[in-house]
Amino acid sequence: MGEISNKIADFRSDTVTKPTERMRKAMAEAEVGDDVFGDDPTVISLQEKVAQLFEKDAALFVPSGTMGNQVAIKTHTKPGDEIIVEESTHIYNFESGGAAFNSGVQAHPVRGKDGILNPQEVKEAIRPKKLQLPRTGLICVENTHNISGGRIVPLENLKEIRKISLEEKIPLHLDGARIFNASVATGIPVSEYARYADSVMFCFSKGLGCPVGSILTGDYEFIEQARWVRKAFGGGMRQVGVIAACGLVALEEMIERLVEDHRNAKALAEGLASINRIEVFPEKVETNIVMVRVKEDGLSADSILTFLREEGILAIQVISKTLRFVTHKDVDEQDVKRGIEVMGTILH
Ligand code: TLP
Repeated sequence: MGEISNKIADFRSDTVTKPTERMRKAMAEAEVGDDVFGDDPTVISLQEKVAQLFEKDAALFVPSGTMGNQVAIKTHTKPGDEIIVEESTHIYNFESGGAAFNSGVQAHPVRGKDGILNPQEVKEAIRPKKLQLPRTGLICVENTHNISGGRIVPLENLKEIRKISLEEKIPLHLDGARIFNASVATGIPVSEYARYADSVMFCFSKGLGCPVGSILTGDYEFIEQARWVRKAFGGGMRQVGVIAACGLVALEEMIERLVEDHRNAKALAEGLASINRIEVFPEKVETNIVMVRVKEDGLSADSILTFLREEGILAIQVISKTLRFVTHKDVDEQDVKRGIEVMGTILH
């Protein structure tokens, strides 16, 4: 067939995005220094811009979202503590057991509804202060919530959980890997989400299109300690302004365009919803992630993925019997149409 069908449409994740021309130029021209000495002007500028945008004291550039979360956990907790996490969050499921490995903490998972925690259940999960019980050291919230299909944690819900965290004097960490998706979809500034958390992590390397990099933001004391933890984790980087330069471009020109990804995800979900043998809920698609549940009587998720791959369409299975399609700047309306068409053919 024509040119279009030869193109790979990569819906596996928004992490697959390639840097833009402007990012590549910014990388080539970036002014750099040794960031472990605190000398890299581009990193300093990025950290300052992020702190300003999130209305926090300071920020710390880290290699990955996972390291950002792990540094935050280590900074907030002591070994033996318990951290409250929603049951299907990244911190609990997809960080290679890092919280236990790096910080010696155990997770206390709480089941949310579409990734959204019930504040009352968070309160009940907090351990009473008794000799034989673990100490609850941290509450984590993920927004947007990946596995529930990029669902947005409503600000009101975050506020209620924050109220509990303050009452109980337990810090709150926001895994905001995709917080800009939430912000663009709701019109709520990221600073407003950040107001209800002690620390926020977000990724430049997802929908914002950067090749590498995430950032952690919080108050001075937290960031100072996090810098020490990052070094201990081997995450101190040297002339890393070459990468931070992409982050500066992303903040300028990659945020507003996330609406296109949301529009494409909605169109994909609406198109897939009419196909038998799978289950998709377009009304639940609020940002850039579409979850597709494979019904029992149909093909297995694995064989659907194989057929898709043969047609140049990539998706992944993140949980059992569920495929995930993520939209981003490197897939367009045509890719979405082709995705729907091919899925229709496979599952006719
Ligand atoms: N998520 C990846 C996979 O690891 C599942 C993806 O493709 O979605 N928090 C959240 C909510 C995330 O979704 C991810 C990445 C991370 C943290 C970790 O970021 P990285 O991959 O930079 O370590």
